[in-house]
Amino acid sequence: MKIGINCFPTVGGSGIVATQLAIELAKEGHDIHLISYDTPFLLRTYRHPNITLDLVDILSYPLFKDIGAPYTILAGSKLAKIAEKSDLDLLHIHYAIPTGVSAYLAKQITNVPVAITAHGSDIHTLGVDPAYNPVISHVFDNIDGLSTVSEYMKREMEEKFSHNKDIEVLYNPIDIEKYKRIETKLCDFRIQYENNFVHVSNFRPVKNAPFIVESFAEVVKEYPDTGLIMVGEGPERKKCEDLANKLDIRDNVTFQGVRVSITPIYNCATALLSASNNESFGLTLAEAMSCETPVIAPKVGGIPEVIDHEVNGYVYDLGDNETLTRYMLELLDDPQKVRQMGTKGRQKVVDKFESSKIADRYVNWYEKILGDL
Ligand code: GMT
Repeated sequence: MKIGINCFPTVGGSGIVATQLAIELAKEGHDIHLISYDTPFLLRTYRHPNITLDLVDILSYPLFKDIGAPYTILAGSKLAKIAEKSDLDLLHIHYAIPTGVSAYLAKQITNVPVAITAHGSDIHTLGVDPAYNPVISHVFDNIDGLSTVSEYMKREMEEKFSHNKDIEVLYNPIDIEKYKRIETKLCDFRIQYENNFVHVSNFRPVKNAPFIVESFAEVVKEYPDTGLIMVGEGPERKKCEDLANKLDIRDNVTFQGVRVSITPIYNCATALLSASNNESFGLTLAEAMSCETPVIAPKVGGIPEVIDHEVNGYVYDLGDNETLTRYMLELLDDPQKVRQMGTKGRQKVVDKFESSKIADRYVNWYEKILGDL
């Protein structure tokens, strides 16, 4: 098939999922056009001959200085141009806002079939807001296929949007060859402790990262020789650093910034910690599980579809830092449990989220969409 995949190029989950899918489809022999405004994160270190990168032209004008270049139109023009020139079978948009609207316009111009995958805040934060909802509902109604990344998201979309589509649930794909158990030299990351917890995020307020620092401070009272490794960058990173200073645990916490490869870091963690207020799936949870690292996260959104409580990790009630602390201590007390949970986590990823299996499910979905036209 000839498929145009559109995504954000940043380290955010929707861009990673879209690019991982593009890579798997390219490996299977499909002809992929990846359309974005910059080189997607995973393609900075990987290229495949079946993937063509098409960049959206960001054409600004002084009159737009307060609103930014009208990206919806610029992307729409690019999508229409690529669909026609490359004779695409399908345009597949990742993250409904704003390029879901661009693809809808490209469909009006060229008649190219359009599928949209909703990822998270495009639905639960922005899409439900009346400022966006009427347009997004109209787009969902008038494109050809709609999918999302968890049963939780499917329920949200059925409840909060008016549209006429069956929504396909397709979990995040994980590259199990990249995310796996390996020997890690802690000193490579200036990590001085044998036992470490890790948090990976873009430090947006939805990730609630300061809560992790607070809970970790309770653990340090019992296990002073334990580290917390914070990976990523974003608005609340500094708040976490200030909090670590205030709680007098700054020496226990390292801030690693954005890393191209996080497999070694997952591998030196007793568990991955999340405190997100909402999470449609939780890509980093599955990446850590693939590295045989247990995961501890709140019982919100799609997280209970990823973590099997007491099997490959723990879920706790959002905001309950006593329980989060208790689970961390339980794992520090029982290394055998860490190994057992890790093995079961890897098994779940291999069975349910392995990237080539997920890509095959996407292909089945594409065929169904095209067959129904
Ligand atoms: O929706 C977002 O907040 C952004 C999006 C992204 O681009 O980072 O993340 C979402 O999509 C990921 C891939 O499907 C999911 O694994 C994340 O759970 C989800 N984030 C949220 O729902 C907060």
